[in-house]
Amino acid sequence: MITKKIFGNPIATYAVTKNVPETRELKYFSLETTKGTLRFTCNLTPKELVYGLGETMGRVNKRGGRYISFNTDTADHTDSNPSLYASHNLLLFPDRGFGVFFDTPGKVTFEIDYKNSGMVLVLCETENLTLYQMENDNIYALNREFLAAIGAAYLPPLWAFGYGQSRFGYKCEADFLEVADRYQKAGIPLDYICMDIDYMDRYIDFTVHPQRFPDLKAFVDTMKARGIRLVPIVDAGIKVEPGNPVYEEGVKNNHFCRNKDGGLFQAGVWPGMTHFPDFLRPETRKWFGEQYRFYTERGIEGFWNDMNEPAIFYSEYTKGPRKLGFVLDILFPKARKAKKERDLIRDYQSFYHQVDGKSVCHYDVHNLYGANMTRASSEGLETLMNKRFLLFSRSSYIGAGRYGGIWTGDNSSTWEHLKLNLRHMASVNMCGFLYSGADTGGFMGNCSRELLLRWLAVSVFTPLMRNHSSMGTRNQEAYQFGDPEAFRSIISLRYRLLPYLYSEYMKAALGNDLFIKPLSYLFPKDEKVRHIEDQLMVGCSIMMTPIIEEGKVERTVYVPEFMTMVHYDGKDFTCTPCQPGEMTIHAELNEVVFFIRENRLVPIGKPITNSREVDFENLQLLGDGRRYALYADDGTSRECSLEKVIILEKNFSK
Ligand code: MIG
Repeated sequence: MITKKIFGNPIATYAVTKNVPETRELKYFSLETTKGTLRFTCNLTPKELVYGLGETMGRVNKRGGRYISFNTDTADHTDSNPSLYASHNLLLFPDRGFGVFFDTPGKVTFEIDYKNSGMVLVLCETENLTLYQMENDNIYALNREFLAAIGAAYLPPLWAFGYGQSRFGYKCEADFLEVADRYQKAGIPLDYICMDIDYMDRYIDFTVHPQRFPDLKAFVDTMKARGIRLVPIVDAGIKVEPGNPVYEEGVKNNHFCRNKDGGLFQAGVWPGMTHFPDFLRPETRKWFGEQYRFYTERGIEGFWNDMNEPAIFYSEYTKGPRKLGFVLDILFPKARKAKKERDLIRDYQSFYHQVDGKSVCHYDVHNLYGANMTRASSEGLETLMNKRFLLFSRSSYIGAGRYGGIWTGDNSSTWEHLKLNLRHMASVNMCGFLYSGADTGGFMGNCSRELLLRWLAVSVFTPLMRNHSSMGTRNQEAYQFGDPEAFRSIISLRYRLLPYLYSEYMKAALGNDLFIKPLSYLFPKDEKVRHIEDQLMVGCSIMMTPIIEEGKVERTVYVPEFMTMVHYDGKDFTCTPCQPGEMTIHAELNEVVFFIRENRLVPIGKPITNSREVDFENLQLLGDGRRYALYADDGTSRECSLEKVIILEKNFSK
């Protein structure tokens, strides 16, 4: 059961799309109101779990942490950093059977048993809020009810489940050709290559560098003929430059955010001074979405949206050292941080949106910016294309999962961030972001061969499987680490699992389900799974059990019910029935071990090197179940429905 309680006069966030009955009753929390704030508190029982908050630091169980919803461009992914790129204000209380969504686009601070306080504090910097209150003893069912209320998740094309390569630093056709050639030569599957900002003419959106890509359409066609799609980045700010048609049109038709005095707000980002499109206006979303014609006309079918917190390097208000923002970020991250936070707040307080004809300060609706960029892009692409497209964004707010996926931003090549990737996947799925993934191998820092292989073995199970790294770091493509055999082996698993991953994703998105979930959702009575965060359910059949410690080829796995252990070595799947309880698994760097639930099956395809070869007809069924409900289609058409599910039967000889 979901009800909502309205405080003041909240701005529509469009997070929840379903009609929810209103109540006057405040459940679960006590409230203190002061001018400009709503302060909610509730006591925790000593051992209870607290889930939610999507893309934040901390663990899946959020106890012990302080988290601030205030979308921030930050590479500091440590527990001392309270804000990442997203605001997902959902809290779930599995042990007491309730959940609360604090739907407000401004800053919200969550302290959850912080410093052992024994309580939850939620401080909203506003008097206007829609509070969604949910009740169900079964937290998995409650979470699904929430997903139904925020609307069906984004449906990517089949090729978006292939493996992608990216790097901040690829510049020209030759760079992309080299990646494609070397993957092909190494015999490692590849479906797309991301184009980072250097493909553009001086970082101007909806342009392409004339020398680096003399004929983008022809190049896109050549690559597509090889089964490789190009996926360009699109940043939030539009360069201030007379002669730039998008800039001129945007100024003329009032599409940019304004200063208090009515002038256009300017912020320094990659292209230099830019204006920020007012994505909160429907007219501006439509206009911005139409700009994607530049790419779709050239045959492009996938995009990533960046810098949409929005990130600001410097502005008219905060000149000085921040001109060197990016360099400073790398050299003196700490020194810059303190200054940057103050400056950014000043920036965000200084510009305005038009919401239903009223001028609204950006600071008060800050967390909606990226989500509305995603919405603009997605709705535009829907009118421009007659098939499904790939779209993922850095910044987000709950509800944006209807329009596209997310990636978790600038992580580092560390074992800690590999673990963080797992935690994020569980938490962002709770918030309706089914299509998600981290920068595989890590963005900052130098990735080792071992770390990349183990990270790939995790990303095999995440919908977005993209290897991405920053310029200045060691080359991180799978062919850069000597003998490619182990990489071929791990990535081949992704392709053999494509029928399963695609089918499970589509069923989840169309059926208001999570794609990745914690074990406790499925084994709520099992005390032992409560704190397991390094084993996750992927779809309805698979439990992933990755090795995420350096130098280890073994780990302990807790098997909560009778399961089938599957050991993959790049060629064969060896299945072993397992009793419930603890056991040790063994996987060398070229191997993956996962488990299949009792009475379930996993369809496995033939070895392939590209998603266009997926064959939904010749499947092998692993596991001890009798039937598998397979969702299959042509991978691109928009007519997706659960009616396409067909039942596969396993012929048994016991
Ligand atoms: O200021 O486009 O998170 O993935 O490679 C950095 C360059 C801007 C941040 C993104 C990262 C991307 C990079 N971008």
